[in-house]
Amino acid sequence: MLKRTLGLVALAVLFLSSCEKSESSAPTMAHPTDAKDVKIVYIPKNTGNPYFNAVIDGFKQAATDTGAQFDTIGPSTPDATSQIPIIKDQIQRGVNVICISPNSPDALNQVFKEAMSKGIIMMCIDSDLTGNENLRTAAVFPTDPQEVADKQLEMLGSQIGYKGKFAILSATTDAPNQNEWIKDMKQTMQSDPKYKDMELVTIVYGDDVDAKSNTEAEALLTKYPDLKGIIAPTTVGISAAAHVVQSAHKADQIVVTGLGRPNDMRNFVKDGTVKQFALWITKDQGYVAGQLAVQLAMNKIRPERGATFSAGSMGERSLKDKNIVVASPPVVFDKDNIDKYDF
Ligand code: RAM
Repeated sequence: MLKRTLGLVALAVLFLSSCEKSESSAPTMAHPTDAKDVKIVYIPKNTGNPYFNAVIDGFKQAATDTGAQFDTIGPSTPDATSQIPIIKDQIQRGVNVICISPNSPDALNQVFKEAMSKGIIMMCIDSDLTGNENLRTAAVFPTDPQEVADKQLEMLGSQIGYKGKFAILSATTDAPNQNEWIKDMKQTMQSDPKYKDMELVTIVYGDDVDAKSNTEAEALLTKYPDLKGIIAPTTVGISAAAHVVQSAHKADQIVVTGLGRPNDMRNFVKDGTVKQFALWITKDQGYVAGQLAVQLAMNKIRPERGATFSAGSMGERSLKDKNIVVASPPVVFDKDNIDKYDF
């Protein structure tokens, strides 16, 4: 009998302590019932990069359409850890949703865990916590990374007859999106015989800073006199590479391509320095993310694969594998269409 009573007491203690545990780690944030009470913040990679202005415009449009509150704040440099204190401040502020373009796939793990434990919805936009996707709620990207990678390889290959040396001028060494695209480009070069005569001689990093990107591009020209092309999978890098090739009068020898903003690249396309480059309609990412953020905060959809939601004026979207939502496909810009775009 005594044994039985002791057993029951032990069970009750176990039960109570497990209740305590799940209560203390349970999300504490209530779901707003009115969109005007939803607080969203967006943290770009850094503030000096105009690429993110269009993402922010998209968020603002979504906030206007839904009535939600929107703010943006970013670090001055895109270093791996520069966003940590900002996320901490936003946790303190009690926002419902933190949208972020992370500068590292893993340096933010701890602070993401902290925010999620408080019930804050964490969304990655433009770049991801690659390999740590379980630490965020959902993500919005322009398109499939493999498509972004293959498009860049093809734009270069088709212009150099699929033959010769080329270099990649990237953003930071930690940038999750650029690293994913570079990995995918390498894979395609291995698996598709079309690219067998193209040689990737080096990858350099301009840190998404104009001056450093210029210096790295200049060094490429000096170090590889027989270089046939530069792929810059970053808007800051591609305009630096185009500027350097234009100044060196080497546009006939070196093809510059990659991902660029039409407004940065217009003059280079018009004077023939650059023939083709690509980018998605950047504003769409912010708009789709803003719409998703409101609906997640209000618990109108569950963050799980297959869930669908209305992305306002952009129609219906759904969460794919790893809760990824695709915003809009890349557009290839050239002299025939560039004047149709202003961003
Ligand atoms: C730069 C940033 C951004 C990337 C674009 C293409 O502006 O690195 O993350 O998506 O380029």
